[in-house]
Amino acid sequence: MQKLELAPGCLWWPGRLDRCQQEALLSQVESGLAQAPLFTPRMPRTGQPFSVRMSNFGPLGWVSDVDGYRYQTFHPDTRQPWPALPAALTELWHTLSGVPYPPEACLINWYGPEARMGLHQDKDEQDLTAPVLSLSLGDTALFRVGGTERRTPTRSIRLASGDAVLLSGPGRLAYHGIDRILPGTSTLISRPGRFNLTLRRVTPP
Ligand code: MD6
Ligand code: FE
Repeated sequence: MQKLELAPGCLWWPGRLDRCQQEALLSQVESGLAQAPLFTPRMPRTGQPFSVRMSNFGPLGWVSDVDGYRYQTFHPDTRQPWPALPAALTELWHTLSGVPYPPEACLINWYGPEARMGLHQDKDEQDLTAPVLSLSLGDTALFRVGGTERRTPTRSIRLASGDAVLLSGPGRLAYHGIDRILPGTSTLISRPGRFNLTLRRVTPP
């Protein structure tokens, strides 16, 4: 399968998952969400809600509220542990990242037609040596990626259902975000919108 380098250490596999794999993954996401429903994260300090809703799989999950960004072992609303990380995702992590130890968190982002995500770095993990792997399901998104400084010029690509992106090595701390999604570009999900899953190692092995 072809792999493109968007920026140093920022790798893109268009169509990495075929339709059948996307359907299987979507059904695992939907069953996880039955146990750990999407919650609305809020900006630290201001409490402003994100337009993206979230949940997690795995021993640790990323949350954000007035107290800040952090990883925790339980859902912020239900207080229950997060559902287990599906084995197929751990397998993909090993295959695409080459990291011998397993991921600890899979953040699930849900974008409705109006949702977006500002330019950010993923740096809440203690272990910043391990890459972050992203998988997209549903409507296409305009994904922007730059360098490790906010002022570095960015480029924008269309991330489609089944695409994988890896931020690794010199690209691990690259700024990135979602400018918007293009509703109605995929038939995978029965409603307009997009799931993005990001697999992370949080603590050193
Ligand atoms: C998204 N992705 O695709 C947002 N983070 O909806 C991310 O924030 C991201 O694509 C870390 C690594 C890869 C990513
Ligand atoms: Fe990110």
